[in-house]
Formats: sequence, structure tokens, C-alpha cells
Amino acid sequence: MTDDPITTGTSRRAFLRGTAAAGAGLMAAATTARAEGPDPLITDVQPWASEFGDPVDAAPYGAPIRFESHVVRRNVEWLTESPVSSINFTPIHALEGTITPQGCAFERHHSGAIELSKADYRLMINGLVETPLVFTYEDLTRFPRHVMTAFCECAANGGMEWGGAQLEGCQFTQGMIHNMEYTGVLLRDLLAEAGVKPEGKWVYVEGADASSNGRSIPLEKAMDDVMVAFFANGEALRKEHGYPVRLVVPGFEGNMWIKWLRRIGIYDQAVEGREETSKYTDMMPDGRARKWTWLMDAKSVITSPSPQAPIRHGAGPLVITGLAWSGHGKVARVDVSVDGGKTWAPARLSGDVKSKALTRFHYDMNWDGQEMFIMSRCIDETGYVQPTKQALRDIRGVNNVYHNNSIQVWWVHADGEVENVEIA
Ligand SMILES: Nc1nc2c(c(=O)[nH]1)N[C@H]1C(S)=C(S)[C@@H](COP(=O)(O)O)O[C@H]1N2
Ligand SMILES: [Mo]
Repeated sequence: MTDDPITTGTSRRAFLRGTAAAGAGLMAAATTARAEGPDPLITDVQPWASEFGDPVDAAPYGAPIRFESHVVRRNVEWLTESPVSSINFTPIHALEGTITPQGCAFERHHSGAIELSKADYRLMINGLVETPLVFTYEDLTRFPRHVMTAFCECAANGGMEWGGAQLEGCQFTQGMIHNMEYTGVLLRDLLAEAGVKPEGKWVYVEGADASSNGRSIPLEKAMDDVMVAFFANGEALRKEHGYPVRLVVPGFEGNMWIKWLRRIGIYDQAVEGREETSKYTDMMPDGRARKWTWLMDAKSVITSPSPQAPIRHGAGPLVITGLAWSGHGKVARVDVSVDGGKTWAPARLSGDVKSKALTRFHYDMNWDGQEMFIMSRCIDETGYVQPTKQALRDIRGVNNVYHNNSIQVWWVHADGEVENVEIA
């Protein structure tokens, strides 16, 4: 199951063979990367070198080149009854680094994505405050601005996998997540402007869409790092992510990240919105429920190789890569196992490790071409270790939907194809 056109059309393999031998040094010895006779991609003048390319104004706002058209959000049609109250998945198997482009970042709407202009935008703060306030979009831009990167993970991410390995691809098993660099103002600065009364303990937030998606956030969190954001990855939020203003609640489950934010109400207790929800609780096997499980525990997944990103180059040097994150802070370490969990070795954490944001890891190995069971486990700065699926089931049972942060196992076959499996 793959949708990557890398081996179709051009003779990219031949190109790699022809060039890699020269500079690869250490690696070259173990690969098949060496010249095998004349390669027209090296010896012949190609069409793209014989004529002009596109003029600068061909696309005032650019889209990915057509060769990357498979890197898109996808949904699982049987999952929800209606596409306006539904979810789709980030193609994490095909992305690198840590930032999720808005155009392929998963979407979750309870009543569809609405079109709300900056001119029509209003944000009200009321409830237990000294001065109830209404802000226009312009008003918000006059508060001190901050920049932060944070992951947003739906609490249902991995939910379909509780009972057993089900979906072929990390896009579907772990793709209800995105990670963006936001610019906006701190919620605490807006709350200070209104003046929270001493009785105020909970911050109720709701959106302008029909569902409103009303949720309550503890005041301590609201006064800590919650952002009222209007830019993501350097540009205005996209409509589907809450244009013109959304809430960013680092480390907390996605459903509290209110899009098209319209009201902030201060109360002495937690209240919920129009959309009746049990999102704050997870059912336990004995019928009791875990309450207030909004903090996202440490998790990781190998994004490549994975079912949608099989190994195409045969034995030899292999780069295993993936993502790790924790709602409790920074990722401290990621271990990788290629023998089904018998032995583990630390992966490299590439780039900056940011708190409550995605961290990229790489694990460089020499693959002998035999089948292997590969998995990753995240350890965060609190010392918490990502559990196996069985360990999680032992505690929470199988009737769960939310907060499956267990270890993902991929079965890599000798031909390079990869399958979603569980091992006992
Ligand atoms: N107003 C509003 N905010 C919302 C929702 C919604 O339906 N309406 N869905 C929530 C849920 S459940 C999630 S997981 C995140 C998803 O954000 P995204 O669509 O940017 O991925 O938005 C949250 N904020
Ligand atoms: Mo969600």
C-alpha cells in the first residue's frame, strides 16, 4: 500500500547509482550505489535544460509541484457519518522535519469549517471579570505578540487501534496531529485587561461555528502558556484551522484548541458547550471513568519506513525516521528497536527539541535485508516512558477511544513492504 510515485516515470534509481558513489565515502561500501555504465540523466542534455522554465508570476501563491500530489490529507470514510462532523489525517509518512504545512494538516470539525472575515470577527470576554470586553481583530493585534511552536493532537488519535492493529499507515494510525509555529497574543494578557475576579477558576472558550465546541480550561493553564493565535507557519491561519483566530493550548488535547474563537467566559466551575460531550473522560474496564485527561502523554511513531513508505532500495544503509512528542514538556530521548522490542538503542534527536512540540528523530542503520519488527518509544523530560499497547490495555481495557499513546510496531518484510502489526 503505497502512493509515492518515486519509482515511476524517471530513472531516479539509475541517477542515484551514478552519483552517490562519488561522495558517499563510508556509506558507499555498503550500498549498491556505483556507476553501471552511461546514464542518460548524466550524459545527455535534458529538456529542462534546453528551454526556459516558468516566469516568476506563474503562481502568485504557490502549490506543491505535481510530483508531490500524493502528499495530502486523507480520511477514512466509514469512520464518521457525515463529512461536516468528521476528521481527516496528516500525511506524516511523507513529511520530514517537524513543521506541518497548513495545507495538509489534519482537520477536525464538529459542524464544518466556517468562513469568518476579520471585519466580522469579534471576541467577547465575560463572566467573572471586572470589565466585560469585546475585541475586534484589530484590537487583538495591539497586544504584545509572541511566537511558539506546539503540536495539536486529537484525543482520538490512534483510537481505532485499541482493539488490534487495523489501519495500514501512520497517516491513519497516528495522523490526527499537526505541529505549527504560531504567532499571537497570550490569553493571560487579554484576561488581565478584563480583570479576573478571585472567584474565577475556569475559563470557558467557544467558537463561532454552529457546534461552538465549548470547552472549559483550568484558570492556571489559561494564565500559563495559552495563546490566542492568528498566524500559523508565518501566514494567516487557514479557514479550516480557525481563521482568523484560534486558541493554542500547548500539551492539551486538540478539542480544547477552539477555532474561530468568539467567547471567553470566566466561571467558578467547568461548563460545557452546546455540543454535549464526554471528552473529558475515558471509560475504564470496570465501568469507572478517568476524568480530566486533557494532557497528552508522551508518544512517538516511526513515520518511515511505514506501510505507506516502504523500503525501495534494498539492503544496506537505511534511515529510520519518526516523530516524538509529549504534552508534559520536552522529549528527552527516543529509543528504537528493530528486533520487536528485545533490544533498544537511542535515536538521534534532529534539530531543536522544543517543549510540547514535535521532535524529529533519525536512526541510521545497516539493514541486512531480512524481515524486522521496528518500533520507537519516547521518554519525556519527566522520565515517563511510552507504554506498549498491552501495558495500556492492562490498565484501561479495550473499550477505549481516547488517549492511545502506545508503541506502534511495524513489520518490515524482506521485500521492503511494511505492515501494521502487534506483537505480544
Ligand atoms: N470551533 C471549533 N473548534 C474546534 C473544533 C470544532 O469543531 N469547532 N474541533 C476541535 C477538535 S476535536 C480538534 S482535534 C481540533 C482540531 O484542529 P484542526 O482542525 O486545526 O486540526 O480543533 C478543535 N477546535
Ligand atoms: Mo479532537
